[in-house]
Amino acid sequence: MNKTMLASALLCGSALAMTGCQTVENQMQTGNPLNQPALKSTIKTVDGKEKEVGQMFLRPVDGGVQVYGKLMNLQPGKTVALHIHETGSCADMGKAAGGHFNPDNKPHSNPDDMNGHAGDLPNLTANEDGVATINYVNKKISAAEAGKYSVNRLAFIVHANADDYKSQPAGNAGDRVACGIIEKA
Ligand SMILES: [Cu+2]
Ligand SMILES: [Zn+2]
Repeated sequence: MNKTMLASALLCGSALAMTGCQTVENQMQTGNPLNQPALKSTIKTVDGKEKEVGQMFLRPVDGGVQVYGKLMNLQPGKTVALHIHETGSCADMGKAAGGHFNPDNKPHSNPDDMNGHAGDLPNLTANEDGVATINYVNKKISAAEAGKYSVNRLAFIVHANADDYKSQPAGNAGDRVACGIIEKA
């Protein structure tokens, strides 16, 4: 039994929720058993206070990049947009991050639409504690250090409102409220 199988057996046999077990099994199937994110981002408010409000991680998996993490300090029940923007700067209240990451010059769309922006992601909805999580496989980006589809050194932007997945160029998601530079984990 190699280390990976042992880790899986331990987790699956523990009192952890079933999802924890399945996650480890999925990781084994994807050939990236160590659960090491390649990239990460600390999300901070852009109101000048730079208060940390979340963490995001990116990990290569079969057919794409798993984007996972959480946002905190949201209004309970609130749904907000999260995107990867094309420039790795959070200056000027997040405006310096530019538009959505769009290496193939596509329109803004639903994140599952292969004909949409590579930086489009699903909306997040806060629970009663104001915490929202994401766990999504983006098939249009790379977690490599560089390259046309790499999101290394780009930026996450959290908006004040939900993305409608159709308005151009950015889903009518409202003001930029938080931002994080994506960097090597
Ligand atoms: Cu955005
Ligand atoms: Zn977009």
